[in-house]
Amino acid sequence: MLVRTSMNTKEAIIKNNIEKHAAPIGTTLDRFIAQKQGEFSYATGELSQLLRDIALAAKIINREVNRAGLTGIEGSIGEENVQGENQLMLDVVADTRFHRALIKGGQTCGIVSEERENLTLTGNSHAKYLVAIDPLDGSSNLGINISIGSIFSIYRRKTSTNEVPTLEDVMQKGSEQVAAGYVLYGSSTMLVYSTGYDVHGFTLEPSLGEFILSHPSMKIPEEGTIFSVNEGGYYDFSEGIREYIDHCKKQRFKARYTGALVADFHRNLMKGGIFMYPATASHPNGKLRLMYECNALSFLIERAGGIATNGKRRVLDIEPTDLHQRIPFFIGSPKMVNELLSRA
Ligand code: AHM
Ligand code: MG
Repeated sequence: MLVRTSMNTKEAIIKNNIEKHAAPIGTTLDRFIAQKQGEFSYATGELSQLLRDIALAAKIINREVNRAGLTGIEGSIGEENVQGENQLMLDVVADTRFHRALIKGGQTCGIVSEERENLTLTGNSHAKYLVAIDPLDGSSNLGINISIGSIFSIYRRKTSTNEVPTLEDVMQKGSEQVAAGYVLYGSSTMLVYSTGYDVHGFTLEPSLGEFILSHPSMKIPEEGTIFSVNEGGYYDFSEGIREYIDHCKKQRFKARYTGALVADFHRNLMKGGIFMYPATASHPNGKLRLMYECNALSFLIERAGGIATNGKRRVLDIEPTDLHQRIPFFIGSPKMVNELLSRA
């Protein structure tokens, strides 16, 4: 009797082990993109390839971010970028990785980047798409091992293919984006994107090097209890914004701010909350950039059930006037953003 029990236990362990190790890994990003291709009105496979190129760049940047403390790449290059901001070596590396992946992938005719002054022509004049990127957002968190991210917006060109793309091709309103997303290099690495329908999140399985669908059809809670703002600027904010921050405190809401937009946005998307970067004395038009920070996240939040505004109008309706234009930015759970707007 005793012997039979121990054999049964052994068999059960073996069965359990086999089941565990042969369990389905889930849906990979590549397979998911292929399955969803039909949802896109110009489904020819080019946008799918472009999304795969972005995922490839993200994986390479993830590798560099993960080992940055060992490779000495966290530091500054001692120069400022076009924004007058201190550029880190990894900002440049991430920018290069994105450009290389997009140029070699062949589906992008032009790229706008936080790290470059002008529109970069890729030489792929036959391609239909342009991409606006913040290759490494919140990079000042790098040396202290706190989350950072990448942000991307994809536009369909206005000019005909085989012509040289122009600024008009990329300076489109955010509502014209055909897809947008971000990569969060956090306690795990995630890629979150939408092609205009639902917002889907994928977690990188590091041993496989694959993004696996982990957060299908993400929705932001209608109401939240988190407010994210750099309160150091409180006395520069308008009266309405200050009033709203006071309201959050009176409600005993949680104050959470990492200094990396992607991380703050992702947390609020998951839990419900509001992110604010108002105009300040040092940044009278706000700090965050319309073309490669605000538009992508606004595109996602609307599809997830939230609101994004500059305090006066919907972010996605703003006509860009400059590649590096800044706006005040308020984004998050609809009830919280509406409450802010009632005071702003
Ligand atoms: P960056 O693109 O140069 O990293 O700047 C953008 C970052 C955002 O990620 C973040 O929300 C904001 O700047 C933080 O700014 P501050 O330090 O003024 O609060
Ligand atoms: Mg940024």
